[in-house]
Amino acid sequence: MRTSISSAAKPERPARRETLRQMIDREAARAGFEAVAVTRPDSIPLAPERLRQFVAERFHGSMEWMEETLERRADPRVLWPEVRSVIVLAMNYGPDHDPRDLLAKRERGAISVYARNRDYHDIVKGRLKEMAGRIASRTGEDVKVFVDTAPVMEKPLAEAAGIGWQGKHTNLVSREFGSWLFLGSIFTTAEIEPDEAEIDHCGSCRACLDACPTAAFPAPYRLDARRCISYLTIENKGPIPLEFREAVGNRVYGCDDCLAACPWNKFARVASEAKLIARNDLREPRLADLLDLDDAAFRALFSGSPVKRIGRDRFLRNVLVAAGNSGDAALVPRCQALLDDASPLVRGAAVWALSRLLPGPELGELASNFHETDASVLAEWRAAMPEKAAIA
Ligand code: B12
Ligand code: SF4
Ligand code: SF4
Repeated sequence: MRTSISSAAKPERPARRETLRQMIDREAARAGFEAVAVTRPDSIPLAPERLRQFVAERFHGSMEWMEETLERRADPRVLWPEVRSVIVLAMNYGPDHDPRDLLAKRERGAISVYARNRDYHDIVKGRLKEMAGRIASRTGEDVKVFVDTAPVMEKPLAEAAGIGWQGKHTNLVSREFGSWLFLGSIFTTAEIEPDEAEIDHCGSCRACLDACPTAAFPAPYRLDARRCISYLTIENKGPIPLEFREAVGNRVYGCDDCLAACPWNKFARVASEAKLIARNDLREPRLADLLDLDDAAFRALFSGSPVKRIGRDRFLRNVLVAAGNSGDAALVPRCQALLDDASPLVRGAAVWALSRLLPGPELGELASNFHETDASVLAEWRAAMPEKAAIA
């Protein structure tokens, strides 16, 4: 039976003749997980073909690692032939407000809920390791832990274990926590009785599909990552393609719109793990302050946060797109200063931001005072001022 820890009584000390499953439930609660369930490694027979189709259609964009790890990712038994059971764990990171409220504050940057404090990879992985160590000492069996970056299809496995179901937005939804769960897993050679899979509770709802600002769902349950703002602002290393820049709005890291639109969030609860509750300075940071970040200030502000992973230049690219969408002329001097930045990615985004904030003649005057040599930045100038095709 799948265990929802928050609604079950939390056993404080081991019962006298505790079964392995009771021990796993107790350890999961102790480690701060809100749900734990078990499945077999062969429980996701539809996933491999769907993953192959996703990659064949190039929906993964520049995430080449999805292609490279395809066979291992598609089947836990290819990743680790000895695995007999998969223990799936979920940690709630529910926000204390609707993250979409921030989208109307155009002079502020929206950092997605999952990234407003400590990096969940560090938190979840550390706790999984502790738990796995205890399972290994009790059973004498082998264990391996995975969270996010390993080639494991965490969502279908979580659905097969009964933690929730994959909604039409493709993420795992839970009747108890809505869309706001991080997933991790412990693979083990121990035989553990599996739980029952969860069934789909989406029905005729399509709120998440309609909420997507970039129409990233070609069909329910299918995501073209290349159109997703999460991909565009986090995984994508180059400029954000022109066609999506307006839709990015003020989202400077990730996107929560489809998650937040889900009606099952009415059952969501605020995260109980303090390290996952938004830091005050990352709730609605001013674009003006973010535009001032040099490398050292960026590292200091995002120390321990997942945002640090994309580096200052990619982050500034996102902030400049948000600045261009802000309509806030007070940001012009800061954007202008970034035309001299060492990074062509930043300079190119600064050109776009200024093209949106300045009247044509002023932009033209700026252009004539700049001696740009990088091809990608010159392309931004040309796109910003097609009438001045002479910029070469
Ligand atoms: C690659 C990746 C991304 C990519 C691609 C996302 C995607 N949907 O594939 C990008 C960068 C866009 C991304 C974004 C986000 N991600 Co991400 N991401 C991953 C990662 C590493 C792999 C996902 C994967 O395997 N994709 C490949 C596709 C083919 O698999 P799938 O999504 O399971 O697709 C299934 C459906 O499409 C379904 N399907 C296909 N056709 C059909 C037809 C029918 C009828 C049905 C029923 C089903 C169906 O079958 C497929 C296989 O099960 C996982 C971690 C992991 N190791 O699993 C985290 C993960 C999915 N991400 C996570 C999060 C939090 C996010 C964001 C919310 C972050 C943010 N706020 O910006 C967004 C959400 C965007 C979204 N709507 O998905 C969490 C989700 C937790 C949860 N509750 O589900 C995960 C699990 C990380 C974690 N450990 O917690 N992510
Ligand atoms: S995260 Fe945002 S951009 Fe990506 S699919 Fe969801 S709503 Fe669309
Ligand atoms: S918003 Fe509706 S369709 Fe989308 S995951 Fe939630 S219940 Fe399913």
